[in-house]
Amino acid sequence: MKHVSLIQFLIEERRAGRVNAELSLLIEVVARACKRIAVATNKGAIGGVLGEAGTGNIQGEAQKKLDVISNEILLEANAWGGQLAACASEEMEDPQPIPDMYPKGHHLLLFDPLDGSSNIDVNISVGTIFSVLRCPDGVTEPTAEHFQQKGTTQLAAGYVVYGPATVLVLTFGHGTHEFTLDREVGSFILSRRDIRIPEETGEFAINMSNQRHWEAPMQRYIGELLAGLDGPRGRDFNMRWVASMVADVHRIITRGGVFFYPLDAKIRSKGGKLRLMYEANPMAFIIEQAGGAASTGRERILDLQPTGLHQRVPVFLGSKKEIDIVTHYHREADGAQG
Ligand code: FDP
Repeated sequence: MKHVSLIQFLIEERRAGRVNAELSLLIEVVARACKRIAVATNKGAIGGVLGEAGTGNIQGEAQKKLDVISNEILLEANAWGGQLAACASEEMEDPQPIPDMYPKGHHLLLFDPLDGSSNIDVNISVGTIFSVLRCPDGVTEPTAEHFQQKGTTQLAAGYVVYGPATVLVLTFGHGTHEFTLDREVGSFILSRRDIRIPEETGEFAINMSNQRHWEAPMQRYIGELLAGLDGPRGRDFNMRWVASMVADVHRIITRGGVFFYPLDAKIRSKGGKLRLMYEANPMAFIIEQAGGAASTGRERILDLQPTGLHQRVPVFLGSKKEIDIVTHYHREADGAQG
């Protein structure tokens, strides 16, 4: 079989008019940075990268050393490339401008440098999630407001899972594609083109320890799945929860399933657990491009008008039929209340 590298794939996409040169170079730079993060992650304890950094991010969460290292790798790699007008990250309160000594480009990059960081120290898959937007015309000093564009405006989105293999999943809005890192050669190689998520599934992912805090429609939906063969759904469902969104989403991209981080009483005041701009939006774009669905339980994620760079939202994504059912339960409950 002839291998197609990420670079070849990007050239083909350019020739087909689906990506411009600047965006394709930006993705190459991000992929190169992620290879460096993979190296740091793989070194584990002997690389001195495990454990707490002793700092907190802007959301008051303790930062791991690898959170900080990965953020720096992505910032450094992208500063000089000339494709960006600014970057924003989970680890920084405000967007980071491109230093004056480097040329500026027309794109905005958002990322969660190391998703699932609670899993780093126990050697379970973690990942990087990113989203690319166009910098509004005429804006030379982008602020948070310029990043607050609806998910439907994303030009590209992707994630990298640092697991047994390092895998990049990417979309430009023309299907979702997977690349696997060939460590010896140092290249990402196309391993699945045009991934399709099955519409139906018998597998769900949720942190069940929050069950007592969920809203009524969520209790109803999961209750029906747990009731199995004898319940209203008439079949048994299986459950998985890695607690690294990238790993849970990658399983869904591979064999179908659904992932939920719903609203619950503990996080209601924050709006949810996961971040819209660099977690929910890129994952929703990737999932929809693979034939799946992504919702807050009430609205399509990609249609949300962002109100803050670090805004949190409930996330329901995966096989379409299940997302439709659980969204219907939420709307029905809202209707009954209203
Ligand atoms: P983490 O806080 O470890 O970075 O991004 C948030 C996230 O991980 C997701 O990757 C993961 O799905 C979720 O939080 C896990 O949350 P719980 O610890 O509440 O299960």
